[in-house]
Amino acid sequence: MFIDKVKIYIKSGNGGNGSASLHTEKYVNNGGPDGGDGGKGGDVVFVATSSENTLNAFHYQKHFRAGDGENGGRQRSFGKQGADVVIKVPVGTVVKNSDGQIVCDMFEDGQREVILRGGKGGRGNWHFKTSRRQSPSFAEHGVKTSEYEVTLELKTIADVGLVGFPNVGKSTLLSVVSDAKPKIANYHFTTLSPNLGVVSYRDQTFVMADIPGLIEGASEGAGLGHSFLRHIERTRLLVHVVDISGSEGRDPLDDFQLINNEIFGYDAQLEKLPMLVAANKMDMPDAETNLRRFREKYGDRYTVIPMTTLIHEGTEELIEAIASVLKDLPPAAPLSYAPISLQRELSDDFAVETLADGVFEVTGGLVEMLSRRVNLDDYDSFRYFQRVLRDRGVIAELRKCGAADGSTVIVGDIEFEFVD
Ligand SMILES: Nc1nc2c(ncn2[C@@H]2O[C@H](COP(=O)(O)OP(=O)(O)OP(=O)(O)O)[C@@H](O)[C@H]2O)c(=O)[nH]1
Ligand SMILES: [Mg+2]
Repeated sequence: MFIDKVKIYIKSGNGGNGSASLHTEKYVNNGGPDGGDGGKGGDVVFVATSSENTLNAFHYQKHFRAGDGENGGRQRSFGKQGADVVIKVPVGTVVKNSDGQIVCDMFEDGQREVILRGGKGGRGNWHFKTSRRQSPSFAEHGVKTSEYEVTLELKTIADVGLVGFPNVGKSTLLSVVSDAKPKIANYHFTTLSPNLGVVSYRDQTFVMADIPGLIEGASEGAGLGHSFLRHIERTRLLVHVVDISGSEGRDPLDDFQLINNEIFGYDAQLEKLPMLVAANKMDMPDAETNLRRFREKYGDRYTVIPMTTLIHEGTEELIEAIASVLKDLPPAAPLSYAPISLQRELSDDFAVETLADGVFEVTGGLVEMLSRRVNLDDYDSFRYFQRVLRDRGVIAELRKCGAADGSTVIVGDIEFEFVD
Protein backbone atom coordinates (compact mmCIF):
# COMPACT_ATOMS: atom_id res chain seq x y z
CA MET A 1 0.00 0.00 0.00
CA PHE A 2 1.26 3.44 -0.89
CA ILE A 3 -1.05 6.36 -0.29
CA ASP A 4 0.01 9.73 -1.61
CA LYS A 5 -3.40 11.37 -1.84
CA VAL A 6 -6.08 11.25 0.78
CA LYS A 7 -9.11 13.14 2.03
CA ILE A 8 -9.34 13.90 5.73
CA TYR A 9 -11.68 15.82 8.01
CA ILE A 10 -10.48 18.36 10.52
CA LYS A 11 -12.15 20.46 13.14
CA SER A 12 -10.77 22.91 15.64
CA GLY A 13 -12.26 23.03 19.11
CA ASN A 14 -15.32 25.06 20.07
CA GLY A 15 -14.79 27.96 22.39
CA GLY A 16 -16.10 27.41 25.91
CA ASN A 17 -19.05 29.50 27.06
CA GLY A 18 -18.63 32.42 29.40
CA SER A 19 -20.19 31.99 32.80
CA ALA A 20 -23.13 34.06 34.02
CA SER A 21 -22.46 33.40 37.67
CA LEU A 22 -23.41 35.96 40.31
CA HIS A 23 -21.16 36.13 43.31
CA THR A 24 -22.72 34.68 46.40
CA GLU A 25 -21.41 34.81 49.88
CA LYS A 26 -23.05 34.33 53.21
CA TYR A 27 -24.77 37.51 54.37
CA VAL A 28 -23.96 39.23 51.09
CA ASN A 29 -27.06 39.74 49.07
CA ASN A 30 -25.73 40.64 45.70
CA GLY A 31 -22.03 40.28 45.23
CA GLY A 32 -22.12 41.18 41.57
CA PRO A 33 -21.26 39.22 38.45
CA ASP A 34 -18.26 36.95 38.73
CA GLY A 35 -18.63 34.57 35.78
CA GLY A 36 -15.31 33.73 34.13
CA ASP A 37 -14.49 33.53 30.43
CA GLY A 38 -14.73 30.33 28.46
CA GLY A 39 -11.48 28.79 27.20
CA LYS A 40 -10.39 28.96 23.58
CA GLY A 41 -10.84 25.82 21.53
CA GLY A 42 -7.75 23.90 20.38
CA ASP A 43 -6.14 24.57 16.98
CA VAL A 44 -5.56 22.14 14.15
CA VAL A 45 -1.83 22.21 13.44
CA PHE A 46 0.10 20.52 10.64
CA VAL A 47 3.77 19.67 11.09
CA ALA A 48 6.03 18.45 8.28
CA THR A 49 8.36 15.59 9.08
CA SER A 50 11.06 13.94 7.01
CA SER A 51 10.65 10.70 8.92
CA GLU A 52 7.57 9.79 6.88
CA ASN A 53 7.48 9.13 3.13
CA THR A 54 3.83 8.29 2.65
CA LEU A 55 0.34 9.31 3.71
CA ASN A 56 -0.47 5.72 4.68
CA ALA A 57 -1.24 6.64 8.28
CA PHE A 58 -4.31 8.51 7.03
CA HIS A 59 -5.80 5.32 5.70
CA TYR A 60 -6.60 4.41 9.28
CA GLN A 61 -7.41 7.79 10.73
CA LYS A 62 -9.32 10.37 8.74
CA HIS A 63 -10.98 12.46 11.43
CA PHE A 64 -9.03 14.90 13.55
CA ARG A 65 -10.64 17.06 16.19
CA ALA A 66 -9.01 19.48 18.54
CA GLY A 67 -10.34 19.72 22.08
CA ASP A 68 -13.13 22.11 23.02
CA GLY A 69 -12.48 24.96 25.42
CA GLU A 70 -14.04 24.51 28.84
CA ASN A 71 -16.77 26.78 30.06
CA GLY A 72 -15.92 29.62 32.38
CA GLY A 73 -16.74 29.19 36.05
CA ARG A 74 -17.62 31.08 39.17
CA GLN A 75 -15.27 33.54 40.79
CA ARG A 76 -14.00 34.65 37.43
CA SER A 77 -12.32 31.34 36.84
CA PHE A 78 -11.26 30.90 33.22
CA GLY A 79 -12.25 27.79 31.32
CA LYS A 80 -9.27 25.67 30.23
CA GLN A 81 -8.11 25.92 26.63
CA GLY A 82 -8.90 22.98 24.38
CA ALA A 83 -5.93 20.82 23.37
CA ASP A 84 -4.48 21.36 19.89
CA VAL A 85 -4.47 18.45 17.50
CA VAL A 86 -1.09 18.08 15.78
CA ILE A 87 -1.11 16.23 12.47
CA LYS A 88 2.24 15.00 11.18
CA VAL A 89 2.62 14.85 7.41
CA PRO A 90 5.61 13.94 5.26
CA VAL A 91 7.68 16.80 3.87
CA GLY A 92 6.22 17.71 0.48
CA THR A 93 2.57 17.36 1.46
CA VAL A 94 0.30 19.92 -0.15
CA VAL A 95 -2.93 20.68 1.71
CA LYS A 96 -5.91 21.66 -0.46
CA ASN A 97 -9.47 22.68 0.33
CA SER A 98 -12.48 20.93 -1.17
CA ASP A 99 -12.30 23.18 -4.24
CA GLY A 100 -8.73 22.11 -4.91
CA GLN A 101 -7.20 25.42 -3.82
CA ILE A 102 -3.91 25.26 -1.97
CA VAL A 103 -4.11 25.99 1.72
CA CYS A 104 -0.43 25.33 2.35
CA ASP A 105 2.62 23.51 1.13
CA MET A 106 4.40 21.61 3.89
CA PHE A 107 7.76 22.08 2.31
CA GLU A 108 10.38 22.00 5.03
CA ASP A 109 11.17 19.54 7.77
CA GLY A 110 9.70 20.86 11.00
CA GLN A 111 7.46 23.42 9.29
CA ARG A 112 4.43 24.14 11.45
CA GLU A 113 1.17 25.61 10.19
CA VAL A 114 -1.98 26.38 12.09
CA ILE A 115 -4.64 25.40 9.59
CA LEU A 116 -7.69 25.95 11.77
CA ARG A 117 -7.92 28.16 14.81
CA GLY A 118 -9.97 27.13 17.78
CA GLY A 119 -13.14 29.08 18.54
CA LYS A 120 -12.79 32.04 20.88
CA GLY A 121 -14.07 31.52 24.38
CA GLY A 122 -17.16 33.51 25.39
CA ARG A 123 -16.74 36.37 27.87
CA GLY A 124 -18.11 35.96 31.35
CA ASN A 125 -20.84 38.21 32.65
CA TRP A 126 -18.61 40.58 34.63
CA HIS A 127 -17.50 42.06 31.29
CA PHE A 128 -21.03 43.27 30.73
CA LYS A 129 -21.50 45.11 33.97
CA THR A 130 -22.40 48.76 33.48
CA SER A 131 -23.61 51.50 35.80
CA ARG A 132 -27.17 50.80 34.70
CA ARG A 133 -26.80 47.03 34.70
CA GLN A 134 -25.23 45.93 37.93
CA SER A 135 -25.97 42.24 37.64
CA PRO A 136 -25.96 41.01 34.08
CA SER A 137 -27.42 37.55 34.13
CA PHE A 138 -26.00 36.64 30.76
CA ALA A 139 -22.65 35.75 29.31
CA GLU A 140 -21.26 35.28 25.85
CA HIS A 141 -21.29 31.92 24.10
CA GLY A 142 -18.02 30.47 22.86
CA VAL A 143 -17.53 30.45 19.10
CA LYS A 144 -18.62 27.14 17.59
CA THR A 145 -16.38 25.84 14.84
CA SER A 146 -17.22 23.64 11.88
CA GLU A 147 -15.58 20.64 10.32
CA TYR A 148 -13.64 20.98 7.07
CA GLU A 149 -12.68 18.49 4.46
CA VAL A 150 -9.14 18.81 3.11
CA THR A 151 -7.13 16.79 0.64
CA LEU A 152 -3.53 15.91 1.37
CA GLU A 153 -1.40 15.36 -1.67
CA LEU A 154 2.18 14.21 -1.37
CA LYS A 155 4.55 15.73 -3.91
CA THR A 156 7.87 14.29 -2.91
CA ILE A 157 10.66 16.80 -2.66
CA ALA A 158 13.91 15.48 -4.04
CA ASP A 159 16.78 17.07 -5.91
CA VAL A 160 17.13 14.16 -8.29
CA GLY A 161 14.44 11.92 -9.74
CA LEU A 162 15.39 8.49 -11.09
CA VAL A 163 13.13 7.56 -13.97
CA GLY A 164 13.08 4.73 -16.47
CA PHE A 165 11.40 1.48 -17.44
CA PRO A 166 10.76 -1.17 -14.78
CA ASN A 167 13.67 -3.53 -14.03
CA VAL A 168 16.39 -1.32 -15.54
CA GLY A 169 18.22 -0.93 -12.22
CA LYS A 170 16.88 2.29 -10.66
CA SER A 171 16.65 0.85 -7.16
CA THR A 172 20.03 -0.83 -7.52
CA LEU A 173 21.51 2.56 -8.39
CA LEU A 174 19.83 4.24 -5.42
CA SER A 175 21.14 1.54 -3.09
CA VAL A 176 24.69 1.94 -4.38
CA VAL A 177 24.95 5.72 -4.20
CA SER A 178 22.80 6.57 -1.19
CA ASP A 179 21.90 5.40 2.29
CA ALA A 180 18.60 3.92 1.08
CA LYS A 181 17.96 0.16 1.21
CA PRO A 182 15.30 -0.46 -1.43
CA LYS A 183 14.12 -3.89 -2.52
CA ILE A 184 15.84 -5.11 -5.68
CA ALA A 185 14.69 -8.04 -7.80
CA ASN A 186 14.63 -9.27 -11.33
CA TYR A 187 11.00 -8.54 -12.20
CA HIS A 188 8.88 -5.53 -13.10
CA PHE A 189 7.29 -3.36 -10.40
CA THR A 190 9.56 -4.51 -7.61
CA THR A 191 9.36 -0.99 -6.28
CA LEU A 192 5.82 0.11 -5.53
CA SER A 193 6.35 3.55 -4.05
CA PRO A 194 8.96 6.26 -4.44
CA ASN A 195 12.04 5.65 -2.30
CA LEU A 196 14.22 8.47 -1.07
CA GLY A 197 17.93 8.33 -0.38
CA VAL A 198 20.47 10.90 0.70
CA VAL A 199 23.63 11.10 -1.39
CA SER A 200 26.82 12.73 -0.14
CA TYR A 201 29.46 13.90 -2.54
CA ARG A 202 32.37 15.94 -1.20
CA ASP A 203 30.74 18.93 0.52
CA GLN A 204 27.41 18.46 -1.22
CA THR A 205 24.45 16.36 -0.16
CA PHE A 206 21.32 15.84 -2.15
CA VAL A 207 18.15 13.77 -2.03
CA MET A 208 17.51 11.22 -4.74
CA ALA A 209 14.09 9.70 -5.39
CA ASP A 210 13.49 6.42 -7.19
CA ILE A 211 10.27 6.99 -9.15
CA PRO A 212 8.89 3.56 -10.01
CA GLY A 213 6.10 2.33 -12.20
CA LEU A 214 6.54 4.32 -15.38
CA ILE A 215 5.38 2.45 -18.48
CA GLU A 216 3.69 3.32 -21.72
CA GLY A 217 0.42 5.11 -21.01
CA ALA A 218 1.45 6.15 -17.50
CA SER A 219 0.43 9.74 -18.13
CA GLU A 220 -3.06 8.46 -18.91
CA GLY A 221 -3.10 6.31 -15.81
CA ALA A 222 -1.74 2.97 -17.06
CA GLY A 223 0.14 0.78 -14.59
CA LEU A 224 0.86 2.61 -11.39
CA GLY A 225 0.24 5.58 -13.61
CA HIS A 226 -0.36 9.16 -12.84
CA SER A 227 0.24 8.98 -9.16
CA PHE A 228 3.98 8.56 -9.48
CA LEU A 229 4.43 11.19 -12.14
CA ARG A 230 3.28 13.66 -9.52
CA HIS A 231 6.48 12.97 -7.62
CA ILE A 232 8.66 14.11 -10.49
CA GLU A 233 7.19 17.61 -10.47
CA ARG A 234 9.36 18.88 -7.68
CA THR A 235 12.71 17.43 -8.66
CA ARG A 236 15.46 19.69 -9.99
CA LEU A 237 17.13 17.16 -12.22
CA LEU A 238 16.20 13.83 -13.78
CA VAL A 239 18.42 10.80 -14.24
CA HIS A 240 16.96 8.57 -16.89
CA VAL A 241 18.13 4.99 -16.37
CA VAL A 242 18.03 2.75 -19.46
CA ASP A 243 18.89 -0.91 -19.83
CA ILE A 244 21.39 -0.23 -22.60
CA SER A 245 21.83 -3.96 -23.26
CA GLY A 246 18.19 -4.35 -24.18
CA SER A 247 18.27 -7.56 -22.12
CA GLU A 248 14.48 -7.87 -22.12
CA GLY A 249 14.23 -7.69 -25.89
CA ARG A 250 13.31 -4.02 -26.18
CA ASP A 251 15.42 -1.42 -27.95
CA PRO A 252 16.87 0.99 -25.35
CA LEU A 253 16.42 3.89 -27.79
CA ASP A 254 12.68 3.18 -27.90
CA ASP A 255 12.55 2.84 -24.11
CA PHE A 256 14.13 6.24 -23.70
CA GLN A 257 11.75 7.93 -26.11
CA LEU A 258 8.72 6.23 -24.67
CA ILE A 259 9.38 7.17 -21.05
CA ASN A 260 10.22 10.75 -22.06
CA ASN A 261 6.90 10.96 -23.90
CA GLU A 262 5.07 9.90 -20.76
CA ILE A 263 6.88 12.40 -18.56
CA PHE A 264 6.53 15.35 -20.91
CA GLY A 265 3.00 14.31 -21.82
CA TYR A 266 2.11 14.52 -18.15
CA ASP A 267 3.58 18.01 -17.78
CA ALA A 268 5.34 19.84 -20.59
CA GLN A 269 7.17 21.95 -18.01
CA LEU A 270 9.23 18.90 -17.11
CA GLU A 271 10.98 19.14 -20.45
CA LYS A 272 12.88 22.08 -19.02
CA LEU A 273 14.48 19.95 -16.31
CA PRO A 274 18.05 18.94 -16.99
CA MET A 275 18.31 15.21 -17.71
CA LEU A 276 21.30 12.88 -17.51
CA VAL A 277 21.25 9.40 -19.00
CA ALA A 278 22.55 6.42 -17.02
CA ALA A 279 23.22 3.70 -19.59
CA ASN A 280 23.06 0.71 -17.27
CA LYS A 281 23.87 -3.01 -17.60
CA MET A 282 27.02 -2.41 -19.63
CA ASP A 283 28.18 -5.90 -18.58
CA MET A 284 25.55 -7.54 -20.79
CA PRO A 285 25.83 -8.54 -24.47
CA ASP A 286 24.96 -5.89 -27.07
CA ALA A 287 25.50 -3.08 -24.59
CA GLU A 288 28.47 -1.59 -26.46
CA THR A 289 26.68 -1.56 -29.82
CA ASN A 290 23.57 -0.03 -28.34
CA LEU A 291 25.58 2.60 -26.48
CA ARG A 292 27.14 3.68 -29.78
CA ARG A 293 23.71 3.92 -31.43
CA PHE A 294 22.32 5.77 -28.43
CA ARG A 295 25.10 8.33 -28.47
CA GLU A 296 24.71 8.89 -32.20
CA LYS A 297 21.09 9.75 -31.74
CA TYR A 298 21.04 11.51 -28.35
CA GLY A 299 24.69 12.31 -27.59
CA ASP A 300 24.39 15.95 -28.63
CA ARG A 301 21.51 16.67 -26.30
CA TYR A 302 22.25 14.48 -23.31
CA THR A 303 25.22 13.50 -21.22
CA VAL A 304 25.27 9.70 -21.41
CA ILE A 305 27.13 7.83 -18.68
CA PRO A 306 27.76 4.11 -19.22
CA MET A 307 27.51 2.04 -16.06
CA THR A 308 27.40 -1.39 -14.53
CA THR A 309 25.62 -0.51 -11.35
CA LEU A 310 25.89 -4.05 -10.03
CA ILE A 311 29.66 -3.72 -9.62
CA HIS A 312 29.57 0.03 -8.91
CA GLU A 313 31.13 0.86 -12.26
CA GLY A 314 30.30 4.32 -13.57
CA THR A 315 28.39 5.33 -10.47
CA GLU A 316 31.14 7.74 -9.32
CA GLU A 317 31.04 9.52 -12.68
CA LEU A 318 27.26 9.80 -12.50
CA ILE A 319 27.29 11.30 -9.00
CA GLU A 320 29.99 13.74 -10.05
CA ALA A 321 27.94 14.82 -13.06
CA ILE A 322 24.80 15.20 -10.92
CA ALA A 323 26.62 17.24 -8.29
CA SER A 324 28.08 19.60 -10.85
CA VAL A 325 24.70 20.24 -12.54
CA LEU A 326 22.91 20.73 -9.19
CA LYS A 327 25.49 23.24 -8.05
CA ASP A 328 24.39 25.68 -10.74
CA LEU A 329 20.66 25.18 -10.29
CA PRO A 330 18.50 27.38 -8.08
CA PRO A 331 17.47 25.67 -4.83
CA ALA A 332 14.15 23.89 -4.69
CA ALA A 333 11.32 26.23 -3.80
CA PRO A 334 7.86 25.67 -2.39
CA LEU A 335 4.90 25.91 -4.76
CA SER A 336 3.92 29.45 -5.49
CA TYR A 337 0.34 30.02 -4.48
CA ALA A 338 -1.87 32.56 -2.81
CA PRO A 339 -2.65 30.74 0.41
CA ILE A 340 -6.31 30.69 1.27
CA SER A 341 -7.63 30.22 4.73
CA LEU A 342 -10.18 27.50 5.25
CA GLN A 343 -11.99 29.41 7.94
CA ARG A 344 -12.56 32.50 5.82
CA GLU A 345 -14.64 30.53 3.35
CA LEU A 346 -17.86 31.01 5.27
CA SER A 347 -17.28 34.63 6.14
CA ASP A 348 -20.81 35.83 5.42
CA ASP A 349 -22.94 33.75 7.69
CA PHE A 350 -24.34 34.79 11.03
CA ALA A 351 -26.64 33.50 13.72
CA VAL A 352 -28.61 35.21 16.46
CA GLU A 353 -28.62 33.66 19.90
CA THR A 354 -30.73 34.71 22.83
CA LEU A 355 -28.51 35.02 25.86
CA ALA A 356 -31.20 36.20 28.29
CA ASP A 357 -34.44 38.05 28.21
CA GLY A 358 -33.83 41.09 26.02
CA VAL A 359 -30.17 40.25 25.39
CA PHE A 360 -29.09 38.92 22.01
CA GLU A 361 -25.79 37.95 20.54
CA VAL A 362 -24.91 37.85 16.85
CA THR A 363 -22.23 35.28 16.00
CA GLY A 364 -20.59 33.88 12.87
CA GLY A 365 -18.16 34.84 10.14
CA LEU A 366 -19.94 38.12 9.42
CA VAL A 367 -19.24 39.27 12.95
CA GLU A 368 -15.57 38.48 12.63
CA MET A 369 -15.45 40.44 9.40
CA LEU A 370 -17.23 43.42 10.96
CA SER A 371 -15.26 43.52 14.15
CA ARG A 372 -12.07 43.81 12.19
CA ARG A 373 -13.43 46.81 10.29
CA VAL A 374 -15.56 48.78 12.66
CA ASN A 375 -14.28 51.41 15.01
CA LEU A 376 -17.08 52.35 17.35
CA ASP A 377 -15.62 55.68 18.39
CA ASP A 378 -16.04 56.80 14.86
CA TYR A 379 -19.54 57.90 13.89
CA ASP A 380 -19.28 56.96 10.21
CA SER A 381 -17.92 53.62 11.06
CA PHE A 382 -20.84 52.90 13.37
CA ARG A 383 -23.30 53.99 10.65
CA TYR A 384 -21.61 51.57 8.29
CA PHE A 385 -21.88 48.87 10.87
CA GLN A 386 -25.61 49.43 11.30
CA ARG A 387 -26.16 49.49 7.59
CA VAL A 388 -24.43 46.16 7.12
CA LEU A 389 -26.52 44.65 9.89
CA ARG A 390 -29.66 45.86 8.15
CA ASP A 391 -28.60 44.88 4.64
CA ARG A 392 -27.51 41.41 5.62
CA GLY A 393 -30.79 40.75 7.39
CA VAL A 394 -29.34 40.72 10.89
CA ILE A 395 -31.79 43.34 12.16
CA ALA A 396 -34.73 41.41 10.75
CA GLU A 397 -33.45 38.23 12.35
CA LEU A 398 -33.03 40.01 15.68
CA ARG A 399 -36.59 41.24 15.48
CA LYS A 400 -37.78 37.73 14.71
CA CYS A 401 -36.00 36.45 17.79
CA GLY A 402 -37.86 39.00 19.90
CA ALA A 403 -35.53 42.00 20.02
CA ALA A 404 -37.40 45.23 20.73
CA ASP A 405 -36.62 48.81 21.69
CA GLY A 406 -34.15 48.77 24.53
CA SER A 407 -32.91 45.22 23.99
CA THR A 408 -29.19 44.68 24.25
CA VAL A 409 -27.37 43.40 21.19
CA ILE A 410 -23.83 42.05 21.32
CA VAL A 411 -21.86 41.74 18.11
CA GLY A 412 -18.32 40.60 18.83
CA ASP A 413 -16.75 43.23 21.03
CA ILE A 414 -19.53 45.70 20.27
CA GLU A 415 -22.59 46.14 22.39
CA PHE A 416 -25.46 48.47 21.61
CA GLU A 417 -29.09 49.12 22.35
CA PHE A 418 -31.60 47.95 19.82
CA VAL A 419 -33.72 50.73 18.37
CA ASP A 420 -36.66 49.56 16.34
N1 LIG B 1 23.49 -7.38 -15.42
C1 LIG B 1 23.15 -6.34 -14.69
N2 LIG B 1 22.06 -6.41 -13.95
C2 LIG B 1 21.74 -5.33 -13.21
C3 LIG B 1 22.52 -4.16 -13.21
N3 LIG B 1 21.93 -3.27 -12.35
C4 LIG B 1 20.81 -3.87 -11.87
N4 LIG B 1 20.70 -5.12 -12.38
C5 LIG B 1 19.66 -6.12 -12.11
O1 LIG B 1 18.43 -5.69 -12.70
C6 LIG B 1 17.32 -6.18 -11.93
C7 LIG B 1 16.37 -5.05 -11.64
O2 LIG B 1 16.99 -4.12 -10.75
P1 LIG B 1 16.16 -3.09 -9.88
O3 LIG B 1 17.14 -2.16 -9.29
O4 LIG B 1 15.21 -3.79 -8.98
O5 LIG B 1 15.37 -2.36 -11.05
P2 LIG B 1 14.27 -1.21 -10.95
O6 LIG B 1 14.46 -0.30 -12.10
O7 LIG B 1 14.28 -0.60 -9.61
O8 LIG B 1 12.94 -2.06 -11.20
P3 LIG B 1 11.45 -1.77 -10.70
O9 LIG B 1 11.48 -1.47 -9.25
O10 LIG B 1 10.71 -3.01 -11.00
O11 LIG B 1 10.95 -0.62 -11.52
C8 LIG B 1 17.90 -6.80 -10.70
O12 LIG B 1 17.93 -8.19 -10.86
C9 LIG B 1 19.31 -6.25 -10.63
O13 LIG B 1 20.22 -7.10 -9.99
C10 LIG B 1 23.71 -4.13 -13.98
O14 LIG B 1 24.46 -3.17 -14.03
N5 LIG B 1 23.95 -5.26 -14.72
MG1 LIG C 1 12.90 -0.64 -8.16
